[in-house]
Amino acid sequence: MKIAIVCYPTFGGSGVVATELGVALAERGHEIHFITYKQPVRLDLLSHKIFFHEVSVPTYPLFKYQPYELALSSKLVDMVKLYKIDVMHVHYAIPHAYAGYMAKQMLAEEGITIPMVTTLHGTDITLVGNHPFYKPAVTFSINNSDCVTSVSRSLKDDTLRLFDVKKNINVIPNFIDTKSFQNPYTDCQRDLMALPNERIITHVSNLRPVKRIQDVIQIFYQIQREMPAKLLIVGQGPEKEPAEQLTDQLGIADKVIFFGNSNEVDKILCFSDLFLLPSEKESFGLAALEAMASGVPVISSNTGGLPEVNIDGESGYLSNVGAVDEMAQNALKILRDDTTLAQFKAKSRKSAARFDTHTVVPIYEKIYRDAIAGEC
Ligand code: GMT
Repeated sequence: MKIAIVCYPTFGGSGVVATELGVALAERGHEIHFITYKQPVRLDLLSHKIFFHEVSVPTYPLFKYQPYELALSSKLVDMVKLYKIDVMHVHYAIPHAYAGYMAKQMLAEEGITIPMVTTLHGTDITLVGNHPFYKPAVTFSINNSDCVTSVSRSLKDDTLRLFDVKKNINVIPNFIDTKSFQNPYTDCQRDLMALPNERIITHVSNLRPVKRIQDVIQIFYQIQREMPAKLLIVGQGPEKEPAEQLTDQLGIADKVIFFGNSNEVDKILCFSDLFLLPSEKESFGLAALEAMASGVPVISSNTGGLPEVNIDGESGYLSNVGAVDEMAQNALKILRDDTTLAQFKAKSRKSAARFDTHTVVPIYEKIYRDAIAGEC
């Protein structure tokens, strides 16, 4: 099949999933066309099966807001015609499903029928899309998609609760190439980060308020009072500065390393002992899955789709949002001795195998076939 993928090209989970999906589909023989404003960050190989088409938005002084949706829908029309695309797959409802719908209509005027699959990722439903200023357009775009998928059962339930959706929503979980996370690095260079007796705790996110970075610091604060430890924070975002200030206030700045955005999360996870994800909301928690696939147990909140990914007592522990003391106690339970830690590491890896690329990507292929056949 020839598939157009529309996504955000940034470090956010939806962009990562869309990119990994495109790469996996290309490996399975499909022709993939990424259509977005920048080459996706995790897309390092373009090949005869993977194309990238940049959406440029010319600036004009009259516009206070540059019309990205317009440029995207025009680019979609051009690329669908030029490459004879079979199906469009848009990740994140805002504004991609809306732009995709417009492209469909423009193509229909020319006698070209193209189905659109929309994947809901979380914040497009639970945070941004739910805003009254966006809600009518998001509802319309979902209801006018040919097939709709959501990344967890929890997100499907949220969508049905928050929007007047008439379409069937197919749950297709996020996925991971478990092999590529099996720590291929013989030397993890752990000693660059910590002393041999120190435990390494890691958090990876876009450092937005929804990730509750202050909780991450507070949990770590309690851990390091009981055992030697380092905290690695990977990502860039508005909560970084307040988090740095908190580490200063608590007198632990020398034990916390801020990395900024990284394309080498797998290398960082390779030498990590524990992953923290105490989010306020999380439709799936791809970062937790990446940790588990690397054999790193997860201490997380029990919000949204996290209980579908992190299994309490197996791959880590779940607690209510904000239950910092309980999260710290659970972390200490896992880290206390090497035998317990090794057991959790092994179970995390095993649990991540449920979401392997080879299991999940064929489900998307079926959705594309259904969309083309008009059978969603
Ligand atoms: O977590 C974010 O703020 C980024 C956001 C995105 O759209 O990139 O992540 C959402 O989609 C990811 C991929 O499906 C999920 O793993 C995240 O749980 C979800 N984030 C939230 O629901 C807050």
